[in-house]
Amino acid sequence: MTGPLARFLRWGALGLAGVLVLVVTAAWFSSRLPDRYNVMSMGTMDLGLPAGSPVDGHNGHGSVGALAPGAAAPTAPDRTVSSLTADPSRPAEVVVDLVATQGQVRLPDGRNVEGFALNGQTPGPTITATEGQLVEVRVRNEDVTEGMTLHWHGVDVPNSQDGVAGVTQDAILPSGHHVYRFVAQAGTYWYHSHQVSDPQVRGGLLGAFVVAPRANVPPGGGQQSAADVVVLAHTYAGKRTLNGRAGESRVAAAPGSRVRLRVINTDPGPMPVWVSTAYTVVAVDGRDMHEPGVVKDRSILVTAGGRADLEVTVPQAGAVRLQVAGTSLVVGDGPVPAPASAPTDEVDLLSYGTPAALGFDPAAATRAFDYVIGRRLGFLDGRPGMWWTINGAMSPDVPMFMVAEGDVVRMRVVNDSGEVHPMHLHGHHAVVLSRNGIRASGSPWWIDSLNVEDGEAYDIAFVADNPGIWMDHCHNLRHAREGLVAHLAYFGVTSPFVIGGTAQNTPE
Ligand SMILES: [Cu+2]
Repeated sequence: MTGPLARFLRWGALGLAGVLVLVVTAAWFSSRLPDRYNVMSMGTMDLGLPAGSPVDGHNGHGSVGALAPGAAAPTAPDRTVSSLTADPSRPAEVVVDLVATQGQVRLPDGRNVEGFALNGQTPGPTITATEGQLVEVRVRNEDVTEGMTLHWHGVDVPNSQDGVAGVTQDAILPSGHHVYRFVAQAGTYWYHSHQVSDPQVRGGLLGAFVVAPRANVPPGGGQQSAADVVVLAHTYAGKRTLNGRAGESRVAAAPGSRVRLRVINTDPGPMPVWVSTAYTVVAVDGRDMHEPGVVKDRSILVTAGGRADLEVTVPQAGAVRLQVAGTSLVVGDGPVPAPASAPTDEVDLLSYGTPAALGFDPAAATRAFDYVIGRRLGFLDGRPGMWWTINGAMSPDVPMFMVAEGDVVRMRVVNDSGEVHPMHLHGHHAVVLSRNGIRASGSPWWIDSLNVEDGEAYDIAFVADNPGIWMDHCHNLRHAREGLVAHLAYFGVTSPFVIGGTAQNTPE
C-alpha cells in the first residue's frame, strides 16, 4: 500500500507503539521500590467502612500517618511497635538459647542438606512451655549471611516480638543477637525466620513450639492425652520428612494409651494427613475444637503453616500409622499396619464438632474488609511477570487494613488467582463464618492459617485485640515474595524500622 493513507497508518502505528512504550516504561518506573522505606508509607489505606462513608479509605498512595482524624480514624497517642512488649519487669520462666547457623546440616534421617540450623539441628529444638509462662528465647546469629529473625507462627505475641524484619525489628545480622519475650498460649505452634523467609524456611530455619494447658483440663472435655508427640512436616531437598526423617519412623507408646499427635505443616502447600485408626481432631491452629467427633477413613488437610492436633488410641496389640503421602510415623510398639493410600473422604472443619460461644458477635462488626486475590501481568519492583494482586492492585499498592483496638472485624477472603493460597494473619486468631456462602455449623473453627483454594470465598471474623502492625499474607512464601502481602495496622501505631536499610530487612 502506498499513498497518504499508508503513510498515515505507518505513522499512526509508530505513534501507538511509542505511546505503549511510554506507558510500559511508566508502569515499570512507578513499580520500583526505594532502597529503604517504612511499611506504613506504602499501600492504600482501607478503613473497612461501607462505601461513601465520610472518611473513605481508598485514597491512593497516602501515608497512613497522614490520615485525617475522623470518626473512623480515632486519634490515639502515637506509639511505636517497640513499645508493645510483654511485661519487661516479669522474670522469664522458660529460657531457651538458640544459635542460628548456615551451611551443611545433618538431618535426623542421616541425609546432609544445604540449609540452616538452630543449635546445630534442623528442625530446631522443640520449645515447650506451660500456658501462662513467660518464655524468653535468646537468639544469636552465628553466620546466617543475610541475617535472620524468629517469628512465632500462630502465637498472638505482643507486636514487638513478632519477628518480622523491617516491620517489628531489624534482621539479626551475623554475630548479632536478639531476645524474644512473650507469654505462652496453650496449643501447637512453630517458629521460623521472617527474614528472606522463603529460602530460610525452606532451608529449615524453624522448629516446633508446644504449650501445654495450665491445668489438666483436657481439650473438648475428654481425658488428658497420656502422651504428646510433635509431628513436624518439612520438605528437605525435595523429600518430605516428619521430624526430619523421610520414609517411616517410629515413636514408642503404651498399648491402650491416648496419644496427641501435633501435626505441623511447615511446607508451602496444603498437606493431607491420614491415620490407620479412628481419631479426633482435638485442636486446629492452637485452638481446641468443641466436642470433636470421632472420624475414620478420612484424611484431614493441614494448611500450609497450619497445625492439627489429632488424638488416637494405641490398639492393645498393634500400632497406629500416621501418613503424609509416602512418609509416615508409627506410634506404638506392636505390629504395624501397612501403608494405605489416602482416603477419598476429608474432614470438613466447616461442620466438624458442635457450636459454642465465640466470645464476640461477628454480626456487630465495626469494620469489614475484602481480601480479593487475583493475578495479572505487570511489574513488581521493576521486574515484569504475572504477579499477585490484592483487591485489584499489585504490591506495593496493596491495602493497609486499618483498625482500632476493640473493633470487631469481618474479612472476606476471595481467591480468583488460579492457585491455592494459605492465608496467614499475624497476631490474631480469626473464626471462620462461612465458605462459599455456606455458614459454618460445627465447632468454632479458629484459624491463623487458612487454606483458600482457587475459586473459594471465606468469611472470617476476629476481634482487634492486639495492637500493632501485623502482616496478613500468603504462607506459600514464594507467593509472599511475589507480592501477596498486606498488613493489618492499628491507628496510632508506627514502626521505627524500614524495609531495606542498613540491616537489609527483607521480610519475605
Ligand atoms: Cu499464595
